[in-house]
Amino acid sequence: MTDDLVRCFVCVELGQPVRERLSRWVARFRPMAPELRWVRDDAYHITLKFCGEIPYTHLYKLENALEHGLSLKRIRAFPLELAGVGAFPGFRQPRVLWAGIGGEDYQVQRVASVVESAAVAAGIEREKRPFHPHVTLARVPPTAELPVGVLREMNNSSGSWGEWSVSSITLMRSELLPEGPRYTPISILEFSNDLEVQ
Ligand code: 3AM
Repeated sequence: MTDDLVRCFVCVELGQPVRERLSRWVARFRPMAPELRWVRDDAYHITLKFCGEIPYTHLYKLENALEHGLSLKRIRAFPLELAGVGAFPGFRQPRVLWAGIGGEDYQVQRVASVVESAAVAAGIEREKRPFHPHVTLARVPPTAELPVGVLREMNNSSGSWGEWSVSSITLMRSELLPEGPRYTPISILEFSNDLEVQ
């Protein structure tokens, strides 16, 4: 029975001022390319791991494994900058338009690897593709004509939307509704802020 299953993913949520700046910048382009499926700004996030549909009864395993992994690897709050745009698989034939990470991304890579191990420990299939941290801004439907001018302008006018302190990760439920996906936090896993013993 599908109601025993929950579709979920683990993500980093954006700091509110960064989310608002990104949202204001994206709002310039939305009316210029209504054929794209633009993500609502309250749904912006950086996916660390898509878990797919898992039995509800497995959620506690995942939560425990995440908590254990974050503590074992001593994950602490770290600054993250959102900057620049990109496209998957590339701007030539884009399927997904995204905002990226400014500067070094090793801290978020480290958290993603903790999450991947925790998910595998909880029985979730390992991701085979390399992790590329991003915030999905829009999806390009296969039938849409490519808004080349808009893409160029987005590329040319993107900069930094600022930095925030990542101090937790969120286990998010995703429901696929006709009007688009609805994301609801299941749990927020705070990083420990214990001081390191020198
Ligand atoms: O964070 P973004 O928007 O890039 O595309 C889905 C979204 O990614 C992705 O998981 C995030 C939350 O739904 N996703 C959905 N189905 C997926 C799948 N089968 C998937 N990622 C990998 N495999």
